Amino acid sequence: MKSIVLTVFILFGVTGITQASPVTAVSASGTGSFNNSPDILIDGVIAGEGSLWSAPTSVWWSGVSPSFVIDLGEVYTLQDLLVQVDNNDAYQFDYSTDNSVWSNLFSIQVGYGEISWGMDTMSTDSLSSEYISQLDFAPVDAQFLRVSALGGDNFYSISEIQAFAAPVPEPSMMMLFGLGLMTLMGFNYRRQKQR
Ligand SMILES: [Ca+2]
Ligand SMILES: [Ca+2]
Ligand SMILES: [Ca+2]
Repeated sequence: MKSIVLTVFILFGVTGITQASPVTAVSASGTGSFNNSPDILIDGVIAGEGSLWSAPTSVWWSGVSPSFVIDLGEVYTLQDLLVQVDNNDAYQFDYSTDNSVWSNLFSIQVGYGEISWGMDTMSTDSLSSEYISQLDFAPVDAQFLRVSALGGDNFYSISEIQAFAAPVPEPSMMMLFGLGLMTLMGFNYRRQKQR
């Protein structure tokens, strides 16, 4: 009986509560010298695969000193990222809960992805057609994402950074969850007493 209760809750958890959904970022900012608005990074518009790296749909720059920070608005359990970057460069992605202490999430290396010239969309989601296994990461708690260029042809470009996270459970959902747990535990207890 215990294993049945456990199975029910694992199934409920996987299908109902922890499914990743897109996060609407609240702001994007940049330091250093770059072209076009950082808002482009979170506007939901992804340029075409293989499209021009210096198009108006990208934030682009030269040199490795600029960095960009995206604020997700609150701490999420970050599960996946979808990004689009210039194909012939390396980029470092970091995450933080407080915009102060940073940890590395992954780094894109030159040659990742299937595009040989121009913008290349890459995903950490194994179910995505743009999946890049080298970028995959275990879920982390994060409110802020930071990206900078590591090297390449010295002309860098990013058109989008989309985060996917476990939704924060609503209070009513938590109450239902608790009620369900108590009902099942009571059922289990009665079953055991009848033996
Ligand atoms: Ca965009
Ligand atoms: Ca791609
Ligand atoms: Ca480049």
